[in-house]
Amino acid sequence: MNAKTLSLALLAASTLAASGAQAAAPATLYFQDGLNGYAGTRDTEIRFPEPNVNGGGNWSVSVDFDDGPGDNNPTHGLLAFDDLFGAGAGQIKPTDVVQNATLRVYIQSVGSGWTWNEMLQPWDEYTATWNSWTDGIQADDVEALAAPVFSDGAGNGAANVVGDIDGYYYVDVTDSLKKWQSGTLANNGWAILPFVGGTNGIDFQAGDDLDYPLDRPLLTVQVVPEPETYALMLAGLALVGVMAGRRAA
Ligand SMILES: [Ca+2]
Ligand SMILES: [Ca+2]
Ligand SMILES: [Ca+2]
Repeated sequence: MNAKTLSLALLAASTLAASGAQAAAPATLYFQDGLNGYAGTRDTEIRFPEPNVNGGGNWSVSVDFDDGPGDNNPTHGLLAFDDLFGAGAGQIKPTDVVQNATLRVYIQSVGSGWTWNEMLQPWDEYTATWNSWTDGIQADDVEALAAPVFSDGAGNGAANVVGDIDGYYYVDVTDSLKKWQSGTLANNGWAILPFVGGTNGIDFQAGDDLDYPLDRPLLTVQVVPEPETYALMLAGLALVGVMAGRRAA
């Protein structure tokens, strides 16, 4: 091995070590409209009291069993984050293993209770209405998954769902991210539905709010690279090093 080959081999080894160290490290990815160029948030509310009105541009999303005069005037929420998965910077790579995914929303009005159910059908932020979805969204394994990924509160009039001291509220959506990444479910976001009898509406800030962009829905995903992929990548780098060495020799 001459000096040039040796230096190439050393370079390959150090590159391999450096890349390995980076690839093995857990990463935290953030998705929020306006953050690092991300613009994939979709959210809206669909309302029985205004059954043909679209709320896609509203600055808040309301989830309520009884909003307005009389009884049983529900409003349903819809929220999705598009472009989560891919090879681009800041995206969840096919080789990433999702460890944890938490959604943070800013609560503007505390309320009774809600369930978060993965939507099974695509929806459009700017055309969805109560009537276009025929009596809003049903968690019936057709429109939305019957079993919620997250549930909190009760079907009464109390303030069971509240934010922390800063008004933030956290939803564990780890299972949703795992299903979407594996392809078990398509990523159509969530239907956010009130408890039956939950008459204290919950409002949270929408992605369209222009006054407080940092309080828009924020999805935080912790990932680690898949071990086998990491090993394959190291092997590939080693091969590159060997070939470079041969060429130099
Ligand atoms: Ca919206
Ligand atoms: Ca429906
Ligand atoms: Ca309320």
